[in-house]
Amino acid sequence: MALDLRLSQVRTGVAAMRQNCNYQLGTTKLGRKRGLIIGMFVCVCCQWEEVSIMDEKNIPIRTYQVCNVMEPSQSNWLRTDWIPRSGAQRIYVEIKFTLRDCNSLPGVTGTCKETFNLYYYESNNDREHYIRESNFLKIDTVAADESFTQVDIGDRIMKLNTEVRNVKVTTRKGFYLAFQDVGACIALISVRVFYKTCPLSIRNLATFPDTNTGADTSSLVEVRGSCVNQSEEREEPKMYCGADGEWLVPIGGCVCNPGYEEKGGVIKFIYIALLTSADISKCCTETQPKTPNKPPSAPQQLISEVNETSVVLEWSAPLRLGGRTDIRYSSYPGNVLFSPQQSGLGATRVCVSELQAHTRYTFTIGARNGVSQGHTARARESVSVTLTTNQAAPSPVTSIQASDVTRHDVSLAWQQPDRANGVILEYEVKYYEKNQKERSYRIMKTASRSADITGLNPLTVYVFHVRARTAAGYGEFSAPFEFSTNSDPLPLIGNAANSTLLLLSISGGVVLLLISTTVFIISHRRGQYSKAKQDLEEEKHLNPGVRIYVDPFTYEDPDQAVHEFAKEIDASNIHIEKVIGIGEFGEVCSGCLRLQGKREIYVAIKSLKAGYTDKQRRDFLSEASIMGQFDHPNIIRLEGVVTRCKPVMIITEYMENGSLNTFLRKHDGQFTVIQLVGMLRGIVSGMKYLSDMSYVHRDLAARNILVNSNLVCKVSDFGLSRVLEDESEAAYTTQIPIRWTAPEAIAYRKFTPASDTWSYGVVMWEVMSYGERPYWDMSNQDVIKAIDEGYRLPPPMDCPVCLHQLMLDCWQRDRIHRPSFTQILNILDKLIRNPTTTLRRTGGERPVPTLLEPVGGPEFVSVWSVEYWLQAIGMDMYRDTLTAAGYTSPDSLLTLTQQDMASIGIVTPSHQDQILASVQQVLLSHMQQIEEQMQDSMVPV
Ligand code: ACK
Repeated sequence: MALDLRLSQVRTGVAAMRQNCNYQLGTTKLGRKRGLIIGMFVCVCCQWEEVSIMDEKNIPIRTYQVCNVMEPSQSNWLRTDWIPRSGAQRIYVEIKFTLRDCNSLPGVTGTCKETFNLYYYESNNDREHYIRESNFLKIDTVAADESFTQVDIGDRIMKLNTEVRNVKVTTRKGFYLAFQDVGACIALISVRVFYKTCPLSIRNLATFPDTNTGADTSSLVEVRGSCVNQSEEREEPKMYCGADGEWLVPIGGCVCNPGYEEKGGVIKFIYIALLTSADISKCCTETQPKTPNKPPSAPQQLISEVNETSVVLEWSAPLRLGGRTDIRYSSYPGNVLFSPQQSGLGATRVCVSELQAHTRYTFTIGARNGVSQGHTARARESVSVTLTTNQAAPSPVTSIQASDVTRHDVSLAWQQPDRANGVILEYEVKYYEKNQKERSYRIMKTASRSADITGLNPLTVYVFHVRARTAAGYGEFSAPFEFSTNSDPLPLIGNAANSTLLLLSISGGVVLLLISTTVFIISHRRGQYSKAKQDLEEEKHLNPGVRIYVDPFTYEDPDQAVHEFAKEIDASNIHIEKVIGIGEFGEVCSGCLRLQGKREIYVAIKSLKAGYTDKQRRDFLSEASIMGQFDHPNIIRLEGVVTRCKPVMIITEYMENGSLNTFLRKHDGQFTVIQLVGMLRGIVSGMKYLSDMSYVHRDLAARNILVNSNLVCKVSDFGLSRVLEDESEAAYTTQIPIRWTAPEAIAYRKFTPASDTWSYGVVMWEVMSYGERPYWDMSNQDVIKAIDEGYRLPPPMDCPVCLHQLMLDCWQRDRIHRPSFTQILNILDKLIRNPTTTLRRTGGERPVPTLLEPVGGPEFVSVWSVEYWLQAIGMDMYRDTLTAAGYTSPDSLLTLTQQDMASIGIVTPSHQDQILASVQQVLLSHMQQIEEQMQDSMVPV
């Protein structure tokens, strides 16, 4: 793989050629397997000199030195002979050199340099005598860095630098390398040229050949494996050769032909086997002639699914049944409840319950048949799995007290359930008018043990239930608690006691406190941006019970945080199909997730690269802990995590169109303004949800928005908040996405919802310009300077004036003057409702009155009907519910949330999801319809 070019080995012809300044310095055969053969060095009109020195082991080595530091305008070239690339697509050049610090050279003026340049030239001709300098392409300017070792150069001690550069070489059979000195004092000690391969490997009974890595640093080369002897394909075996020479994501594989069995490895369940190199099986060997009537071998592929404090174990039959059919299984240990039974099982599944919460168990399944010895299966007839149970859901809340009862309001309070079984994340209060029963109810969520319920009808009996939620899920609802609102506008003294009495009479006297809040009640911001002060404290005060995001870094144990907010998924439920990209921590794949009792869904799978540190694992999983706290149609949905086996993975919903910036670039100019505004609306709706939860994103940019097949945009990438916290100044400024970040966040790390608003303005610009890079190729420093001097991005082509104005508002220098996300959402909704008047005029157009006249108005009558829509998505059972609640037009659906649905009686989560997913689609196509009508009615000028 590597070719060592020790310059001492390069000798031939030196003396003979030296005078005419164009000599060959010799040849070195450097070809090991996978190596490149590096030939000779050729010095053209040479200022470089060949000098012998001693290396650290006192062995003479050859160096090339140049040191014309006193003379201006130096350009001294030294090149290698032709190097065949041997099929490599990207080569690596490791240069060891010393470089004199100009300050250490007495009397040098401004002519002295401390760098040299590395070039390459691709060619099919292995004997080019003369190559023009201008034919060489620059790989890089090389400077000495800090990491050096000391070496003797002549009689001086010098610092030895090692630098590696790489370059794509794909166009010719080979290449030449060249070193250009521009006036430095350098000694080249050695040059190694190498390329990387993924080594010959066998996975899942398929052989993958030694494969060169791809041309780009992110290339993944897809390689098809061939089945080992005596095996046949089960599913096309494939792997990807990554740029670092590692094999990634084995898919498919082979199975032994009848009469043969795997040898040389443990058989594990498929997913582990796919990703664990240590346990691969190497070949198929002929099975022994069958001897009937032997005990069976061990059951295979034991998998477990933990559900709170119970677990389902499933396995498959042993490879060898011992020639008998009377196989029976037993499970261990005892003292727990097995269903259908612990031993003598005929089926390959058992459910174990009544386990302790948070406890590690090892379960063993043994196989026996009529000729098995003893009472229990022996080790070779058994298979084990170790798992940890989760916590149980909290016990029901059992007592509620009411106070401050008025005509419309009541304050409820309750106590923590007797057995919380973990940290209570929130309480949910469900209430309804008694005579309506549960046909129509409302839900409130709160993190505390009290709730102010408002908006009730006077003199009406209400029924309340409360339940608590921990990481294990919701507990049971409390028994009903009833009370009646009164006719007085102010609370009556003594009302609380009455209510408590009422509760006691109903629920048997256990005390419970309820605090409800206004998760689904949006606070109405006042009209002016200046009043929209992004003051979270004020926000929390207005909405005292709004659910607040919990920073996973406040947990000492990262696994506790992730399991608090994310579901652990058994790796066997995931089927990886292909690699779709490279993320910060490893590759991103797509594949299928099949959870018990649910239909299979397509998912994206982010995995954590092997060899990670604890900090990397923690950082990686923190994204899941954050994402798992959100539930909104414009926020990427977390399906779960795999933390108990390797690789560690985060599973999210799959977004067919990938990231927004790439998507828009691919479809440049293909959308209507209304469609683009529809995308922006989705993004701001997600951002409003995040800021309501007091989460500041810090890296909002089109590259971090994902788009699904319905063009619904979802905010993703919840990783940056963690990165910036403890960084040094230098690391901070290199990590921060300058072009998207508000000036106060760049200058003094003031990240607030208002700094997210700034970024949102940049996203608006990216969307309206179809993925153009903000500030084009300006440098980060120039961007900071321009912003500081008051410059702002101009309107993209065909961008309506009002949208550019909104961008400018987001880029107000003083953050309190920027609009809140609620305000932006309202503005976009208004634009969408009245596109004819608002979205007409573009920044680039001259105002032509006839064109700008509102041409729409009442004649654009919608042909959309709630009935057809619900029918189309198979939800027509909710026609009356939605119509009765006023959801009769696409506009009215704009604000529909999960909580709204719950409050009008659409409570099945899958139905809620389906309705929400289709709402955005309905809006987009409705808007498009209006736009088409507008276009038809435009007057040509
Ligand atoms: O632009 P893309 O195709 O969209 O390339 C990147 C790549 O993975 C690295 O982040 C894609 N990606 C990330 N998450 C998802 C997802 N949930 N669904 C589909 N593609 C995704 C992203």
